[in-house]
Amino acid sequence: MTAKDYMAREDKYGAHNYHPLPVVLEKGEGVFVWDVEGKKYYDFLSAYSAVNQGHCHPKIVNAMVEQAKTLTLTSRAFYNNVLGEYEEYITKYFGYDKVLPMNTGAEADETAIKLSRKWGYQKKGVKDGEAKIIVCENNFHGRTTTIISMSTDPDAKAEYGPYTPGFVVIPYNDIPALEKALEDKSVVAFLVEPIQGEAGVFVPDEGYLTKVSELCKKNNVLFIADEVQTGIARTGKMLACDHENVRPDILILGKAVSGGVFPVSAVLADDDIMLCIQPGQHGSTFGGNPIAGKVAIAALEVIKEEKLEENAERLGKIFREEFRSIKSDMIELVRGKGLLNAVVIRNQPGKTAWDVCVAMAEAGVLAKPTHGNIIRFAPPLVITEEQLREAMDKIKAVFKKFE
Ligand code: IF1
Repeated sequence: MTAKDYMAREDKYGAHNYHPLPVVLEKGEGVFVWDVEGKKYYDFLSAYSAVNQGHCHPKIVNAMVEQAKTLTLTSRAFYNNVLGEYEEYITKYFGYDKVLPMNTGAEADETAIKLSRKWGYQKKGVKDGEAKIIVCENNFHGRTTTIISMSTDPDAKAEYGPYTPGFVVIPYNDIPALEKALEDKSVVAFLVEPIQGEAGVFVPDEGYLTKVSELCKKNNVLFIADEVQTGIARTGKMLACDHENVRPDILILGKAVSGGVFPVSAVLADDDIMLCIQPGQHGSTFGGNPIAGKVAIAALEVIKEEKLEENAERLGKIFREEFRSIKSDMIELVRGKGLLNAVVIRNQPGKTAWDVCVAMAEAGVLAKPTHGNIIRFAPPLVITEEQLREAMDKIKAVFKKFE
């Protein structure tokens, strides 16, 4: 079969809810992926920051394989010997009393929404059914009906109504707007990405998260940080919140918490919040399954063992410096933190972000545009300086060709 055959087969039998770049991958290892014709690429998307530890990391894969040969799933109808080990490991790792284990990022966001509403009714005294959650314009928290109910992106939201009520939308990185919205005493939480990923890697002003945390405390509102994409060392610290030493009341993790090997997500909080959910009030068939537990422990160990926070911090600086040295009228700006970066392209006919991504793929570097004119660059955090510079050389050559 040729690449075209693979693409045609997906087109025929698969829903058309994506428009992938015309590349058919069949192998991944570390920072590299190979297509069905044997062409090798630098992966600069990392499955949207799920493979921070690199593709098919041996330690994480082995953890999955070993557990898969022993016990894959018990459901939560019974205890098992792995879940408690994982719960103790991840709660101590991030410094929270408890974790509620789920599978996808969206499920974790949904869990945080339900948890904050319950807390609002039980602990803040908000009238039942009237809890409000503040979110930001251009947010991305997943694709469920409730989550897209708070979206401002027409593509994510249109024709999916009727929508879930109870969300208040304010501009991102806007403290006065948050202060105003917090005057409403039925607000139970502020749900925010410490850096807006999908929107195009919007890094808020220095001090924004500190003020968010202070205002939430002052108004008895839960600060919920969605670190599904920014967490697990992606921005140069274990959590993007760590850049300002703020501690969310509810922490949402996903993607690289499993190294991209298995769907694992997690919601962390202290007892006074987490125990608002009692037996039978929330759950998931696969949530916290033994494979997920072993995989997540291995994936989190790798982050520390291989010092991936420091690597992301150091190489992110080099990436932005090198990219900003490219003289091209196509490049409007480069922004990011750690190895979560985006380049805004001045789209012109034949020289759009998509054209750049297609040309980069031909040059052996994979990245994908978001919102038409923004290219996200997020290689696995295991990338070396030598590999980064080699990839940058390829990217520079691509922009030269567009001149
Ligand atoms: C797609 C990007 C989109 C997320 C944050 C929760 C979730 C995500 C901050 C939900 C998921 C993924 C979903 C995927 C593309 C990718 C993405 F920002 F990473 F690029 F869409 F915006 N919170 N992001 O980024 O986690 O349920 O997917 O496990 O849906 O197209 P999930």
